[in-house]
Amino acid sequence: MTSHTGFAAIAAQLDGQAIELPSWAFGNSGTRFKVFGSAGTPRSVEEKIADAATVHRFTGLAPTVALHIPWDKVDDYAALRSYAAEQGVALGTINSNTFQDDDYKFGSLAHVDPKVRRKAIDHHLECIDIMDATGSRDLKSWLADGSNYPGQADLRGRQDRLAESLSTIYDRIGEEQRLVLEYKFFEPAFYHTDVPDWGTSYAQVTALGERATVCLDTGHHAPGTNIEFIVMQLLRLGKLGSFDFNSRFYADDDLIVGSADPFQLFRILFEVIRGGGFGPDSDVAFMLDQCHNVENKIPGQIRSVLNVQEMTARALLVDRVALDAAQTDGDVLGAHGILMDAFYTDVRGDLAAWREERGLPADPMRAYAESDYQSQIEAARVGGTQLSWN
Ligand code: PSV
Ligand code: MN
Ligand code: MN
Repeated sequence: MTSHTGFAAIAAQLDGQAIELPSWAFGNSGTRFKVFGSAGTPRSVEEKIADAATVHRFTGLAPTVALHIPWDKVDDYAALRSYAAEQGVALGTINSNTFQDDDYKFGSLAHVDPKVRRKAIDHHLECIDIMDATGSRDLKSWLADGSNYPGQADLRGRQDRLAESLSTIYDRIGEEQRLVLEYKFFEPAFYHTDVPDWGTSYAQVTALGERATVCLDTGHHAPGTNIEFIVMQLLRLGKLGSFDFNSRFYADDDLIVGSADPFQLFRILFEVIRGGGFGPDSDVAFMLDQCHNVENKIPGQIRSVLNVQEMTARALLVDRVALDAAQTDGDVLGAHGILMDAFYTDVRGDLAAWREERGLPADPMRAYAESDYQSQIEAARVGGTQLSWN
């Protein structure tokens, strides 16, 4: 592969790129039809962290791992933090879970019953205690709250109760911590969802204060939505806290980021860079939220972080001075061509060299396949219970 002169100018900007891995990506997952087990799947939180650390060793791109509570509940979070550090990674975002308990059948933070709301609030407070022990910055909340039938629920009452619950949680968020509210347009609720879109999340977090921001999961929009426009707007408003990256063909497919629509990923990353959401001065968290139902999980995660890096490099290659000039001149096709030139630039050879210069394998996918990590975990992790997504 040829080297592109433009790459040398952006190479240093790729240093320090960090993509957080979800612990649940290493567990078995599937659909409502079947969860297929795979050999070597972790049986403990520690084994999930060890696998995440392996992705980081092969790519240099994934220094932190997100936990989901209670899926990753342990007795001693300080010890887990030390264990992660020994593996070469840190514990990242703590994800709350108010969607798998019978009490939450009709919602959690927006529930009509104060006892259920209190339980959901207390769960979030417990997550903040965990963050204190793990050193995590972000509490991410995604709520399954909603209804299935018109008339089933008082939409306005639910929104008001949600605001009150979030405010109680936010009061306990530390000076160095953040509350990140994730939206999703449907599922599991099918008629209405209490946090369905970026506007609702934005309205709720803005009412809370500076340390509350929005999480944009790329799989949580209606087909055809211009996601990069939302990215631009949230950055403009100073409220883009984090991404849950994945890709989708239909709904919340949670497939490997950049696999369904690499061009969309490019457009999103271009707006991230344009809006100041990339680099050492930005606090936008890049996370993955994916499941690997039929492929091996570790190479699935390696592929994912490489896809994000590759599209970041291409987005950095956009000649913004020329683009600005073409836009100002009303040169429609010229401007479009400048963006497309960067998108079509093959950076794989340059990235391989970039990795080698940093002591990383030139081709992390091949290096993992040629390593004995997969065979070792398949041999070692027999007995015990393989973990599922939940
Ligand atoms: C909900 O669909 C979601 O995207 C939230 O981020 C959850 O925490 C996650 O999926 C669980 O996989
Ligand atoms: Mn998500
Ligand atoms: Mn999702």
